Amino acid sequence: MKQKLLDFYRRHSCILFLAIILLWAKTYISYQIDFNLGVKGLFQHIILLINPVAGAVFLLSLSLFAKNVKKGHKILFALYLFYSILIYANVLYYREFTDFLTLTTIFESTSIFNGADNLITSTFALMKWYDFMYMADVICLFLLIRLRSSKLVLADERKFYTQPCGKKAIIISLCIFLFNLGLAEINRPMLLTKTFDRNYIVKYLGIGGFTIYDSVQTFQSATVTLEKSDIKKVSSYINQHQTTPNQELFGIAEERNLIMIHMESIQQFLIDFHLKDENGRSWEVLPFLNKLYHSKDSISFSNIYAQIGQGKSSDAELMTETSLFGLAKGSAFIKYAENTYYALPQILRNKADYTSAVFHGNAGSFWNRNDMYPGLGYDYFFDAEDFILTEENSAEYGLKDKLFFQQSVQYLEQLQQPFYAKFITLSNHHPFPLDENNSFPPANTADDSVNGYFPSSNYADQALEEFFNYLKLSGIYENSIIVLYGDHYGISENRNKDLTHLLGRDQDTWTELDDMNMKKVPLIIHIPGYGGGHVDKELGGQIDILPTILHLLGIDTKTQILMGQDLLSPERDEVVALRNGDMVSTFYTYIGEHIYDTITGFPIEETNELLTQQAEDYKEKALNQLSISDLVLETNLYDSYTPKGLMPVNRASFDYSDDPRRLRLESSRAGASNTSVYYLNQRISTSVLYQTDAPEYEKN
Ligand code: GP9
Ligand code: MN
Repeated sequence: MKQKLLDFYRRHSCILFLAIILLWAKTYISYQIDFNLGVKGLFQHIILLINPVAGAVFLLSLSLFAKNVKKGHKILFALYLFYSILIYANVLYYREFTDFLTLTTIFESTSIFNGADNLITSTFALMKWYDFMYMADVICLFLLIRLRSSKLVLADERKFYTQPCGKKAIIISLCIFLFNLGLAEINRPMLLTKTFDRNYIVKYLGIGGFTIYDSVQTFQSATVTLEKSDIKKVSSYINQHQTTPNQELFGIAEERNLIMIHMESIQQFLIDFHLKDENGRSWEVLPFLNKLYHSKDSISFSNIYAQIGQGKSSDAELMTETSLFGLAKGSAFIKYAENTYYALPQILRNKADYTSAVFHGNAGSFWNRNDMYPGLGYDYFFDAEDFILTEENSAEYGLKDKLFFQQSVQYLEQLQQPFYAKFITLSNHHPFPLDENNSFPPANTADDSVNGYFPSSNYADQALEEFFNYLKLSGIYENSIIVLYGDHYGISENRNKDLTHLLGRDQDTWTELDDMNMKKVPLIIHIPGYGGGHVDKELGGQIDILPTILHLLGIDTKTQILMGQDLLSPERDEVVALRNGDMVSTFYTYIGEHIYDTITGFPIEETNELLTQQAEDYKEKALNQLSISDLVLETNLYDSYTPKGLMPVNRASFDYSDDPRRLRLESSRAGASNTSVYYLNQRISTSVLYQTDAPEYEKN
């Protein structure tokens, strides 16, 4: 029997077949254990099962064109290795970002990761014990090829390694692909033309199919010229979505300094959350932020979604500075850094004579910030070069928050008032390593990064409190409006299930709607002395932050191209578009192909045509909002349109190479009209007022 099987194998196949089957099996296993593709029903399961085949046959069959068998085997192995690395890289990326690697992310990775000294640690943190499986087959194949005498490598392999045979194999792979695409189109019409969500492409066409689709898209969408019809589309969108500001609140923070705090990885679920330790003791994760959230001087929001895409932090920044969405893939900070923008620093400069500065304790090149910020109109960018970074005072991505704020105030006090200062915190970043100086207990789950998230967020909270104490002591506080927002998740979607018991929930009843809820981030607008504070349940997203702040500062937004709407306006649309095309509205939530009743959380049956149609209409609105935003970026629309009352940014006037010196120079130039905190404090530095308990501070 064994001999018969072996003879059959030798007659009909070669190592190529074995490689195809191995790759097929590996891809399929990875779908089952590492990706959550939302496969529903037998038909989709069949598509999922066959979708790795076309890619594997196509890629590996290229080896048949080799001049001889020996070379063919080498090429086969190289292609197999390449595909295996591609799968594993996607597995690691998916574990953290719940998304697939695009060519753009790969190309942009130098800008993204430049500055992350410990990127290797972050990557290790994503690995799991069973990952050896992703390379075990590669080793087997290598050994089989080396031991050519093995019976698994075909004896009369010469029949295979010929051009006609190669061509045949390619044609077969294309036929399989067309068959696969046909099935996909039956199940999801217009898959390739109307899809924002990469999960879908992988679900229907496999990782190989997705990689080809993505490459074609990347090279297609290089430049788009602005057409008249584009201008019409955008202006009709703007006309329809204009909201009148809330008259009672418009201008209540006029002429105040604006301090914006980008809170790395702080999610809404942390607000008022207590972690129980092993002894049953309850630990409040964000005691300071909770007080601020519930303060009578804060307008706080409990239903704000992080609408970021692959550009993560940079997308959150783009939305708050310009009210435009990040891109469907990659980061606009990288792809469209040279575009013309009318962003918050420029609007405030033009409309109310503000000075602007952004502070971040990481390399300026991370997310291409040093190229993007001149376009946004920032006067100053204090990055890692302007701070003292040591091994002790730095975390994975740069200066720890307490030291960051402490070292920033020497620059803050020198800024001419009114100023707009943005602080981008960073120590609360995945993989949330434990800090021996922090006594806050880690959670006790199977995932180290989930465990570390709580002490790490608590540290961020302590740092914020220290900074606020300084603001109060220095007198900056009373004359400022302070806006704090969470930039995106800290616990990625794949890890939500590890959290369930901490949230008092059961893994079995956790749904994709719960995952959607976890995308909420806090937004706190703190206006000292305001007194009318409350927690606002308004449904919104980061895209809405800019018009909300501008109206509070008494600045009109009528002529600008803003995708968001003032969260305090009574006339809002209440549709939140997620970057992958999912949507949340007051009554309906659209996740992938599933529609839920937002209020009850129950699914809406496809058979209920009336409700389905209403949900579709909202979804259409969300998709339209995303595509208008894309159009503005792709056509560089602001290059041809200057909003009334604003002037184009003069990029050349910003040179961030020696900000501290430039700051001193500007200050001395101001003479008696100097409005800086330092100058008004009789030129005595307020830095000493910054109190920190950071043990690393002593060592400076
Ligand atoms: C790095 C920081 C983190 O400078 O902003 O970026 P993220 O990984 O959160 O996008
Ligand atoms: Mn971030």
